[in-house]
Amino acid sequence: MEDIDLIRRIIHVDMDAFYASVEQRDRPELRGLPIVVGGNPDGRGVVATCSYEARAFGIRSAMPCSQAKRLCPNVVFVQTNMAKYKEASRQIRDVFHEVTDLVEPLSLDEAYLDVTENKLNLQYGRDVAKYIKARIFESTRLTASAGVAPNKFVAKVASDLRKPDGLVIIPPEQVADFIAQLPVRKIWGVGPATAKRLELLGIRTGLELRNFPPDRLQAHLGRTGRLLHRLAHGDDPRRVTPNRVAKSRGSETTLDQDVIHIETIERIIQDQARQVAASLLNIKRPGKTVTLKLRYSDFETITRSRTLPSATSSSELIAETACHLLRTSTHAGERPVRLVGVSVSGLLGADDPEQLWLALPLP
Ligand code: DCP
Ligand code: MG
Repeated sequence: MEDIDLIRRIIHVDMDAFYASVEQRDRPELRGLPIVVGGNPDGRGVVATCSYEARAFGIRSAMPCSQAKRLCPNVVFVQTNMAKYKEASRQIRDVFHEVTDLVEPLSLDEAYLDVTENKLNLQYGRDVAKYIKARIFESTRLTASAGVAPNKFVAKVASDLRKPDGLVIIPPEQVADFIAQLPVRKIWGVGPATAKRLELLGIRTGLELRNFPPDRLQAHLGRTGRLLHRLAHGDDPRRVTPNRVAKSRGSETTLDQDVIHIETIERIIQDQARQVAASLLNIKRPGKTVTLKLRYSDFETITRSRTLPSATSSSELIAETACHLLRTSTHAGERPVRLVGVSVSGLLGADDPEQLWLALPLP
């Protein structure tokens, strides 16, 4: 019988400046320097991540490399080495499985673990987290930050608080105070749009959210309102779900030079469609929605999607759909393009647990 009142011990682990730390580990001459991984110094491409030394200059993930260079002219650009990051990711996953099999990876460098029961038979989440951090360092020579809390969203916020090499424990009796002082943006599910709507209601913090009448919240925000009311009370019922299913497969390319010719873009799309189709075949999960992403030379980025009558993993159909979107609903051919991407979502059998949970009737 499942005891739904059982207080769970959840750990969120996230590696520090992951790609950059791997590069600094393997190339001692880069240690202590501001480095950017991804892109290149001509200003093409975007920063995948950067070392903490580079962050001191204001450089951040997803920033154009040209801007990174302006912020810190001495920054060192390093090419990505995905094979290395995947290897480190595999090593940290092995560590997680020393502790429990209830591991839900979110990306190469990040995972939730439910350690309520664990293979080490440790009682306290703090001790489990210390073990994980120490074993990760032993195995990879890289540092990780961890958050320990009774639920996922608080654990994730906590892991980010004392980076790098941080460990933050929010015990059950402190959850309410912890959430009270959080800006609403930190609450799971609150993106920029919801944050704006909450602000119009005078809600900026977890405390203000908690004290807001739930029926009014629901009147303004529908089901999201009820959900947020629960989260603000520390009630995040999402379980740690191993082998979380992928939501989409995609391929994108930052071009060496801005491209105006539509035929050139179509050739890129065809290549990308082949890669995406191969990936869908590999996971045996065709998808229904084809999305084309373009970034124009002025960095305006658009996506255009089309949902097909049935799921596909045909590279021809994916390419044809993306090219149709390109010709009918973008400015390709008129405005220079610097990035092209194709992705397929709505994968068959992809019942995302979080979406499922959102669809549940709330009490
Ligand atoms: N990444 C990327 N593009 C982004 C964001 C991240 O390619 N826009 C990659 C590079 C990161 C890795 O994913 O190293 C992990 O992402 P995180 O958000 O965890 O960032 P870091 O681990 O680099 O830094 P932090 O110490 O803040 O976690
Ligand atoms: Mg990280």
